[in-house]
Amino acid sequence: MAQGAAHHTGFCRDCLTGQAEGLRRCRACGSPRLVYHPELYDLTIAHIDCDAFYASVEKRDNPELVDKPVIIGGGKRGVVSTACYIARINGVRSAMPMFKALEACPDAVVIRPNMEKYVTVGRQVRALMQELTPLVQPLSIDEAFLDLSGTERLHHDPPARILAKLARRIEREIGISISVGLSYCKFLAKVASDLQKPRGFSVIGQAEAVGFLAPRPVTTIWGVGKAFAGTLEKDGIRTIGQLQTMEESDLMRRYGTMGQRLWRLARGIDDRTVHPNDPAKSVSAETTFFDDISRFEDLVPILRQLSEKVSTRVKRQGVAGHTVVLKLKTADFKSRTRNRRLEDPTQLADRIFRTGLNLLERETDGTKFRLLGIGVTDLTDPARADPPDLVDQQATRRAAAEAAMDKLRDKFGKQAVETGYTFGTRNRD
Ligand code: TTP
Ligand code: MG
Ligand code: MG
Repeated sequence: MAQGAAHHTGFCRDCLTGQAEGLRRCRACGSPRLVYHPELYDLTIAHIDCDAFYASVEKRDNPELVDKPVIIGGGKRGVVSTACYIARINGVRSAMPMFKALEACPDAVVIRPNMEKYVTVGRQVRALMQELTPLVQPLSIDEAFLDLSGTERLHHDPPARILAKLARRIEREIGISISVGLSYCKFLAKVASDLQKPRGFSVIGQAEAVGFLAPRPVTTIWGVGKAFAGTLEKDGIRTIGQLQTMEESDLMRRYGTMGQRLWRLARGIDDRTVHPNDPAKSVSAETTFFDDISRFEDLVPILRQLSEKVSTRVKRQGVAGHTVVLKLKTADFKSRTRNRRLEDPTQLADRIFRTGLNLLERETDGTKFRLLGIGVTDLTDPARADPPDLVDQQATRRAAAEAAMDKLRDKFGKQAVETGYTFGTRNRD
């Protein structure tokens, strides 16, 4: 434990003075922004998210806006990108149509997004995080996970205090505020960072995890969106507490790999590590043919094989792709790429293949091709990938089958399992 923090169960987020449990205001500076937690100095996984990010940057750059409701958005799509916390009091939310937002908050100042500026500020924030640890995993322009385990010796301070200092520094040097979630795993760190926005600092310890989660809705769990929550609701499951009473085998029988994820996360079990994002922007595989191919049917097995390669690679890299990209080169060397953004990110060969197939169908009009490639971009955390498909139960079954095959492959080697599409085509290229 750090000097200064010893014998104190908490500290002041403004002046960092250690505080004995039970004080309501800082004994040094009088600030009410005190943090206490029995596990405060043992927790090392943090999630940081900037508050009303685009709006905060605009307020920083135009002090006249400070006390006004500000909405960022507009342009072609006419939706709200974000709103400052003053506008939110009036009910303005991200993704709301702009006309609705202005109905809710008629005096709002509307500003068009200046992405270049936000990207720059996002990088500055990230750079300050990276001064603390190389284990920074960005999730989006304004948020990241940090693993601060082992940094105490380096910084002579436990992670909790390092994070409070970082929040202070970002305010002073960059001019925007962040909210911090501190826990022992990614799932709960992320939940925590959202609990007390803006300028939040929330801690969820190991001892309270199960009790903390119990009353919360299943949508708190990563990867449980509206659709999946709907299925759970039909099965009578609304809260995480209900999941906590269920058997792992039961959940797996009902919901496949997602069931296992539910079982684990409901208990606060999440052993995903914080890893700096792979610099790769996409994962793909392609092949050039000996002889040009024009027939759709002849391209299908090759596409299947390439999709499996891509799937293996994304799984190995611990990423998932949100967009599938099909690439073709015609006999006369003209390139064609076709993209499709998926509802949810995927790691599955089957989803990649089927999406690619759909794109391929439109391109096979007799043209001769010399190259076929398939890949995924918009890489993200696989935690959100491949939720069970409720519309297409077949897809869920195929996903379960694929997971089973992955297991077999891991156990017996790659050649052990071949699907109908790739069987016999392995030496094709
Ligand atoms: P968020 O972190 O989701 O939101 P926020 O930072 O504006 O507010 P909060 O305090 O709740 O974290 O997203 C970061 C930025 O991404 C946000 O400032 C604008 C942009 N964004 C959109 O353009 N559209 C959206 O629907 C959302 C959610 C965010
Ligand atoms: Mg944010
Ligand atoms: Mg965010």
